Amino acid sequence: MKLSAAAILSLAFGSNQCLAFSPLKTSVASSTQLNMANPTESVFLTSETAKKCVDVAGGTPLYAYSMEKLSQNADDCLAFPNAYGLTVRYAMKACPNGSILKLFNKKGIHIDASSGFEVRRAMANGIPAENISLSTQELPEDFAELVDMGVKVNACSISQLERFGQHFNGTGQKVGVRVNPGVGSGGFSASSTGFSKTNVGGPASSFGIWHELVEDGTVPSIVEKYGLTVERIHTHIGSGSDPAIWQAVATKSLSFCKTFPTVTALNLGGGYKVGRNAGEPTTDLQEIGGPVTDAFRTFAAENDGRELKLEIEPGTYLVAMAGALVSKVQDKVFTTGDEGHVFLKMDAGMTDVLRPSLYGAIHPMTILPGSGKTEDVGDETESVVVVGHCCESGDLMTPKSGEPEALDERELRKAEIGDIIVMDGSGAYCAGMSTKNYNSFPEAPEVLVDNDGNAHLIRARQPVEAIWANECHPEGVF
Ligand SMILES: *Cc1c(COP(=O)(O)O)cnc(C)c1O
Ligand SMILES: *[C@@H]1O[C@H](CO)[C@@H](O)[C@H](O)[C@H]1NC(C)=O
Ligand SMILES: *[C@@H]1O[C@H](CO)[C@@H](O)[C@H](O)[C@H]1NC(C)=O
Ligand SMILES: CC(=O)N[C@H]1CO[C@H](CO)[C@@H](O)[C@@H]1O
Repeated sequence: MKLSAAAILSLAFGSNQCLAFSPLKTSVASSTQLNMANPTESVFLTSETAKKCVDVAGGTPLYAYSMEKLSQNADDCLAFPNAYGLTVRYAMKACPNGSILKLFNKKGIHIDASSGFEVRRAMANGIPAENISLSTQELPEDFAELVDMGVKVNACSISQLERFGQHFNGTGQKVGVRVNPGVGSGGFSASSTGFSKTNVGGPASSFGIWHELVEDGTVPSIVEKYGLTVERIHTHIGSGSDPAIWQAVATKSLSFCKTFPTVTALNLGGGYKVGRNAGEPTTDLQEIGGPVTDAFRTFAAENDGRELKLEIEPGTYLVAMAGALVSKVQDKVFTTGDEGHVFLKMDAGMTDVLRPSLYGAIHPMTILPGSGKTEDVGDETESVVVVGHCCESGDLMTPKSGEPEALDERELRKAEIGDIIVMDGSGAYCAGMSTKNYNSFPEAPEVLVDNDGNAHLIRARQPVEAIWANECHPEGVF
């Protein structure tokens, strides 16, 4: 599920989170181009803090997360404008490590889970069931048990609503309904109705109950048949950063709340775009929240004072720029001729960050000296292609924007084998979404960098034996 987050490739200046290229801090470079290719630090890692992470993880690759950025992003979301109350849910599929769930839980942020297993994972980390909402493509077998524990379920299809109703027939059980309102924001596609891997609403999306089935009475009749109580309407279309789109989505979603007088909260999902690279916009939550608030007030005025609570479910916004993949340049090769390139090979790849191969996503890259000393950052740059460590031509880290099949060169600080390569913007949909264990590379460890720049291991490197630990060897077959 998800993925408008990825979608950030429309260009316009004004990103407030994109500190990846910081010309002021660059050593000797003369042209702006050179400055941009030669930063001495990434979004939150200096040569020194990156080295600390490598030491605590016992080598590369690893994912590093900034506690400071996670907290700051949480505060931004908790300040989302609202008329009658707000619940922020972290879409945990973006980065499900327990330490991060706990950090957000402490801040008062609830959880949006995408599967029954995510619900269990959140509960295993101490998140109370009542603070978890489940919107899933696959209703788990044990959904009723989860509901009895206090988990809030959004029915995301007619058959999910039927199964829910059959189990809770006649009990008045509260349920949410996820609606596909008929529009979506294309991530990498310009169309709002065509298929894109990042599109989560509209006719080309399978997420949620098609809006006509609410409007034509199908959903209300199932609700009535089983005596259910619809308490939440949910839409998640990856609305991006445009306030006008958010207002339109809010207004359309409020019309479904009108159909069910028992609804007390409207969940508008996530999809708040974050600029990862220079020139890409980051959603201004205060700006998009204003018109949404107005829409809730208008709804109350026109519907006997029904004051609906707002829920939002950011994934990307909370974690994308708070995480980085720290890896090593473990080889450097070249080809010659007109079509020739210099290639840097990381000791990580699609096994850790899949987004470039899947969407043609562009992640900022910073080369830091292997010595771990800022003074060793050199001046020379080189135009290179960066690839991952898998024996797989698709393991390409510098695709053309939005074109996972096309190779592009990137001007970076000239790197030698042993240098560190930091891929920023890797907090969301990286550690949690990759071709984990492909080529039998173990899962990379995770490190949390605290406000004093100290590194703490939050997940150890996977022992290689764990990769085959669940294999069985039936007797007499071989
Ligand atoms: C993935 C997902 C989100 C979070 O999306 P982002 O684009 O990461 O903000 C929120 N709600 C639902 C239902 C999702 O599937
Ligand atoms: C729901 O339960 C009632 C009895 O409480 C029963 O009459 C009805 O047939 C049940 N509905 C369905 C669809 O199973
Ligand atoms: C996160 O990391 C910690 C420390 O390694 C580990 O104990 C925990 O199981 C991880 N949690 C999840 C949910 O992956
Ligand atoms: C059971 C439980 O701890 N629920 C918590 C859910 O989150 C809110 C904060 O928004 C707490 O007040 C509840 O106590």
